[in-house]
Amino acid sequence: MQSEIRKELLDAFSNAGDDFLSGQHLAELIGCSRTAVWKHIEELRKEGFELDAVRNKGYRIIKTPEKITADEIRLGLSTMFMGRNIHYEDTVESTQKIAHHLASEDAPEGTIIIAEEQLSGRGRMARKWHSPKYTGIWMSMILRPNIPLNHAPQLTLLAAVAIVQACEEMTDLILDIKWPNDILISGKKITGILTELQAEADQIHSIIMGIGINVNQKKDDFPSELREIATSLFIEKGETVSRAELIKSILKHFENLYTLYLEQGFLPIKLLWEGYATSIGKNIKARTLTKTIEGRALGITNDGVLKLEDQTGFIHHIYSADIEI
Ligand code: BT5
Repeated sequence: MQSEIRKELLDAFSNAGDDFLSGQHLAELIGCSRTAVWKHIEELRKEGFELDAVRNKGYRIIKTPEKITADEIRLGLSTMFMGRNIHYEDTVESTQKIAHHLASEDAPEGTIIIAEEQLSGRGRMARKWHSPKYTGIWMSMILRPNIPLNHAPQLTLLAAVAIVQACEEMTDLILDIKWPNDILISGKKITGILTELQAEADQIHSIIMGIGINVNQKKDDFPSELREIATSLFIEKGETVSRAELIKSILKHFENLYTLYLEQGFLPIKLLWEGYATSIGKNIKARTLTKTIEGRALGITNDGVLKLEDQTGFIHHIYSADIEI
């Protein structure tokens, strides 16, 4: 109930833009007392929101907090289901771990888990993901698509497109996707995606999609082993980027693409993905768990599987690998 009032309050402020809203008007709109409105406004202030309060006019929000808050994400969020249920944490081991737990407790589709810092952020195959405080987006999303198990990797490609669209819209930078789960700027990694499943036989219960985006790190914020291979939007653009705004934009793009995907299948996503994929047409090395294959990346199949032509002309279908360009 409390968080419902909070959501309605923030929706009212985002609809009002720069206009003031009176306490009386807000109370009527939300269906609570003026004292309740006042209490919620005081809580927003404690979270770091700055509000103008003018006698006979009312309130308006003039600045949202540095730190991401669930409320800041709700303010102006234009999605139907993505991010409508937000779990925000300060420090966690991994948002994936929390998401798995919430998914098994029937959290609704579109639930997101966001943390300011991860102590054991993880990549694929037990690799580590560096997730320092207040700098990046460390987020897991719970999805419940009715698709066959072997189509789940398509959602990694879909998420990559959504992230590129959102980052390009907000920063004017040019991003590339490296199959299957990396996003790069000038050859350096800015984003990693980790898609995990809860499934039984051929039935998906949930997909837990972890997204790590380096947003405001400076070069020194990266440990030495990542400095030459990783970058952030701040390093590339030279300006701080609002993490909350970027999250909202990703959720919006993701929801649009995901809805399209559920209605029309992978093909429209594939076409968009190919427009952003750098490795296609190039000679690459694909390291799978068992072998390394060198050849030319021909593209992806209609299912999202990478096609790699070796020197003998044989076309390999690669389901999972690390790619070196
Ligand atoms: C990934 O794995 O790229 C998937 C990363 C997913 C992270 C998100 S954050 C929210 C959610 N919660 C989690 O615990 N995880 C997800 P992979 O392709 O295996 O790449 C891992 C490799 O990327 C590491 O071995 C490093 O070389 C490099 N790396 C680690 N941290 C990085 C960073 N912050 N930026 C760029 N590269 C990084």
